[in-house]
Amino acid sequence: MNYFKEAVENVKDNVNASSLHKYMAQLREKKDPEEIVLLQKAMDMTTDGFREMIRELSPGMSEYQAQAIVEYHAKKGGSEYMGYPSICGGGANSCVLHYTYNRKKLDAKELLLVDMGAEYHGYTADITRTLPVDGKFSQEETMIYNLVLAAQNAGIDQCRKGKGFRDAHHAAYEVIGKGLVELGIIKEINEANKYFMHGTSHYLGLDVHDAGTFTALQSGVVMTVEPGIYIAEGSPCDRKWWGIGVRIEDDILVTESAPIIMTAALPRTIHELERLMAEDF
Ligand SMILES: [Mn+2]
Repeated sequence: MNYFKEAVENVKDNVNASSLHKYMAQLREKKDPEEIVLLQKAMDMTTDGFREMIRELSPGMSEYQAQAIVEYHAKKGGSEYMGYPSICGGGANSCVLHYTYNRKKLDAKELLLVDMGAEYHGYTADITRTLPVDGKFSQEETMIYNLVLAAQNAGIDQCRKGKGFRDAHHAAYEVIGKGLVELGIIKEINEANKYFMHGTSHYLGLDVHDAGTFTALQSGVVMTVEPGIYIAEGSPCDRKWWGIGVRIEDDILVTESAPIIMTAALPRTIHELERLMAEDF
């Protein structure tokens, strides 16, 4: 706990809001083993809820009913609260970044974007999956989904000790930029921010957007990797893409060696998701 010693020494001499913020950010950025245990529990409760929701999802269900399935199983597993307002948006709502109204009825041909996290003993998970309501991704949805998945894998690969905090974002952005150019949706890579308009990562812990220094990654850092592509109706591209909003979000532990996907229990590939949706129960 070098940070803690340093924080105590410095705070004794110079207590002010900005130095306290800096030292608290250092303390919270790197998780102790006990914190990682609590985070893993919150994530496991969340993945259990997502798995049940994915199996039960069907046309005619409302957004809030899909949300309720995740929350029920998370709370059944021991979660006291959700860590942040649940985002559960179908069709055009999948393109609305902080959509939490969650009242719409879901149509068969829509995608549903679900961003939810159980909180356990103060620590929160943060997971997003995007699913076809009728259980089968269309051709256009498949192309966008696999592009986001490739971007996420590129981002996760940057979650290594010594890498910059924003390296995951740069890697994901480049994959999405190149892919959108290849699909004819944009002309230049630097236009990708029209459809991927948020950062790829944040720290995760006591807050869903936890405190941290945004400096080089250390082992013990837990962070999200969550690229997305959101093509709202009326976007300047072929209308066959309109209404497709996809985000895939997992929670990553930076270690001394390879990144660990703490939420790997929940399927991410189209093949695995379609298989789970087709399961009888
Ligand atoms: Mn997130």
